[in-house]
Amino acid sequence: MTSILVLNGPNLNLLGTRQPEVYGHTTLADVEADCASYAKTLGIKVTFLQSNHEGALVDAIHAAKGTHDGIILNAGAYTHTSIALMDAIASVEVPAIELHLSNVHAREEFRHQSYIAKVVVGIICGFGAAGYRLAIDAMLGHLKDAP
Ligand code: CA2
Repeated sequence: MTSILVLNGPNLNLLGTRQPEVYGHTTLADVEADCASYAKTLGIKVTFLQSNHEGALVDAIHAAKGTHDGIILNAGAYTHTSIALMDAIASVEVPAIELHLSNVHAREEFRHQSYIAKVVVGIICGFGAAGYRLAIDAMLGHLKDAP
């Protein structure tokens, strides 16, 4: 069975509780439940994790090798700063998709830079919580086409 790791970075545990004008009203628990029910309809396995700690995210990416077929990563603010996460994705040879709730390119200049973008198959941003389903679809499409 195809297995996808959905990994969420710092502050995403606060989703739905603050800044709803930017990130919406959906909580991370809602997103997790939606990913789980979508996975069920698709007949795949989705593992959902969140950490506020860069090293824990690196560990989760390392552990994905041989365990998961793909990684969907919303690295939060680490997207714009973390060479460690970029190196981790590059080292595991598991295809990854970068995901953001907001359209980072329509926001502050510092959010336009992404280290993660350099090592992923593609990027989805600006579709709010619906982006998680879009990313799952995109990952399945990528895995089907991959040699
Ligand atoms: O749009 C996204 O998904 C981001 O990855 C979210 C990050 C931000 O630093 C990135 O530039 C774009 C921030 C996550 C913080 O989430 C919060 C949610 C609710 C309340 C406060 C923070």
